[in-house]
This record gives sequence, structure tokens and C-alpha cells, in this order.
Amino acid sequence: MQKSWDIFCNVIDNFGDIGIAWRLARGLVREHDLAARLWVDDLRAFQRIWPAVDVNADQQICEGVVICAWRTPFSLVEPAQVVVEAFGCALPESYLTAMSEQSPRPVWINLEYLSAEPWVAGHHGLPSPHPRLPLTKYFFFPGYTPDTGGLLVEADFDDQRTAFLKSGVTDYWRGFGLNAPQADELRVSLFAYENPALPGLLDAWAGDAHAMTCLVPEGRVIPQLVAWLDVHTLAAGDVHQRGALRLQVLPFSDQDTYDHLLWACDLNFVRGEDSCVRAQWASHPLVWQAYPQAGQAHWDKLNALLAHYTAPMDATAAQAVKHMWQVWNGMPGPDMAVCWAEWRAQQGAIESHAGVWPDHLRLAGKLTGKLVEFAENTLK
Ligand code: TRH
Repeated sequence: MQKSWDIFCNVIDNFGDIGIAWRLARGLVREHDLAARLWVDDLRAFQRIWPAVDVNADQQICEGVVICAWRTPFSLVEPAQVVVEAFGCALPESYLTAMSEQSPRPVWINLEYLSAEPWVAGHHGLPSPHPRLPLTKYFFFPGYTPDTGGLLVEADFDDQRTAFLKSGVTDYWRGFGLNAPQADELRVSLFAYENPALPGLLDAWAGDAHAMTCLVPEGRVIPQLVAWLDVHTLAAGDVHQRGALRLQVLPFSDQDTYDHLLWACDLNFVRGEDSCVRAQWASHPLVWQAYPQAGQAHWDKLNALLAHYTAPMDATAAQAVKHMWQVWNGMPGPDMAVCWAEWRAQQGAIESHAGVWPDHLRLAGKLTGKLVEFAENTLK
């Protein structure tokens, strides 16, 4: 019989929580033929990354996934056989009680945030008994090594990317009024939080020896661009030229179309965890802005991924990547102008590394498959 899954997602901030929960739910249905319900407490945030979502519907089906509005108080439903709590969002008490009354009891998994930090492998799969109810929650940690829960990626990812680059990319650029890139032009996507390092980077791009095109999906970084450009407003479709830099604002797209931007650009500035992983799979160089945490805890996360990502690179190219990522994240380092010059000088080596990096990512295994296997083994 087809196994049933419930995934609970509480949108705390931004699009990463729902972005990951949605990828997982789609993967379970499409690649593992499972019945998945996705409970989301903020359908508006969901609609930004998946416009087909009806924000007023209590229940709807998208891509084979049953999407349920997670309301408080929670109307009681029969729990699924596998229950995924995304990022420690507390499950409704009534639902937990119903889980404890099931026979057999559902497998209860907390899907954690992704990190390349070394402690992750030691915590992956650990059980935690509920203090009162006869239930055990298991911690499932995504990660970059085989002894973790692996990384989200679709089974047909390579085919999709290859097909797009072969026959979709020209139309994609045309949709934004752009021709194919000129020789020596660098196309960059910029998905970022507010960032004090941004003006320095834009200055460096404006002064670059070659044409630079920066494509910015609408979002939190726009006010800083307004200030740097010294304009009154900036909206999707607007284009401004400053020196070598052509800056163009794009509409925020659906999650699959955002991949096209990452595949089409030569360099991607990304943020959070989901776009960071997508940019790595895209086989192009990336610069990651980690989600800011109290006490600069995100710097440890950043350095852990940097260490892993640059390990196969030669020292000079690795240094250029480290400086750029660290300064972009507010860590001490050279001026942005120096970071950009170093990056440009090592561009060839950085691009070659990015091109083969997905082979390293694959060693970690696919998260959806590993999660299904984990649940099956726990159900036995
Ligand atoms: O939006 P984020 O900053 O989400 C963050 C992080 O996940 C962070 O770790 C978490 O703690 C915090 O939320 C609460 O960045 P992230 O993770 O890259 O997610 C962005 C999602 O938005 C991703 O699924 C891609 C999607 N997206 C689109 O669908 N269309 C777009 O145009 C763009 C730019 C992104």
C-alpha cells in the first residue's frame, strides 16, 4: 500500500522553509510514488515561490501534493504513517496525541537545517523520546557527506538543466530583452539580504574592464540598489547602466524558473540554504550570503561550507573564493575592490572547480531517497 506522509512547515522568515518543504513534498510524490500532505501556516509566502497556490483554499492539490492550510486551532485529522516536522516547528498538540494513539505509531522525523559543520554527522538520526507521550522523534540532518542525510536534488535534474541550456536559454534571455551574452561579458544573478558590502561590489563591477550584467530578482536588496543608483524607485523590468555595469531587476519567479536564472548566469550570488544548494548544482561559481544569526553563528556555517567547497581547489583560487564569501558576509578581510580583483584573476580556476563540484555533491546522496529509506527502516 502507498505510504502516507505529512510534512509540517511553519514559515518563520523568507522563503527557505517553504522552499525546502515544497521540494521535499514534490519529490516524495513524483519520485517515490508516496501520498504527501503539506501543512503550511503561511500560504502567501508559499504563493511567492509557487504562484499556482490558492491562498484562500483550506485544501488543494498541486503537483500531486495535497496542500493544507495549517490553521490554529488545528482540526483533527488522522495522522499519516510518516510525519515530518520541518525545522523544529512544533506539531499541534492534538495531532501529537492522535499520533500517540495510532497503531503502529507514525515515524516522527524532525528535518533539520543544512550545514557543512563537522558535528552534523554525529547528530544525524539521533532519537529523542517525547517527555510525556509514547513517541520518539528522530533528527534528520541534511549534509554534504555520506554519513548525513544528503542534499535535495531531483532525479531528472541533469536532464532538465541540459535541455534548458541546449534549447531554452536563448528564449530565456530574450524574455528579459537580452541577447546571448557578448564575448567576455559576465552575467551575474544577485539574490541577497541587505548587505553593507554591496556598494563596494557594485563599484567594482561598474569599474570592471569587461561588460557586466547583474540580474536582480525583486526583494530585500532593492532599497540598497535604489540608493547606490541614486534613483527614486526600482521595479521589475527596470534597467540602469553605470560604467561597465548593466543592472536589471527581474520579477520574483517560481521556484523552477529561478533555477533557469542560476543555470544561465556565469556567477550567482545566493542566500539562505536552498538557493545556495541550487547554485552549487548549477555548476557555476557562487557567492553565498548565509542567513544572519545572533552572535554571528552563521560565520561558523559559512566557514564550514567554504572549507568543504574549496578543499579540492589550488591555494590561490581557494583564497580568492574565501575572501569574497567572507567579506560578503561581514567577516574581516580585504576591501571588496581587492576581493573582486582576486576573484577575476582566478575566474578560470574557480569556474573549472564549479563545473565538477556536483560530482562531490553527489557523494552525499539524495536527501529524499535517504529520508524515505530512513522512514522505512524505522517503520520496520
Ligand atoms: O529565502 P531565504 O533567505 O530563506 C531563509 C533560509 O533558508 C534560512 O536558512 C532560514 O533559516 C530562513 O529562511 C528562515 O533563502 P533560501 O533558503 O535560498 O530560499 C529561497 C527560496 O526562494 C528558494 O527555494 C528559491 C526560491 N526563489 C524563487 O522561488 N524565486 C525567486 O525568484 C528567487 C530569487 C528565489
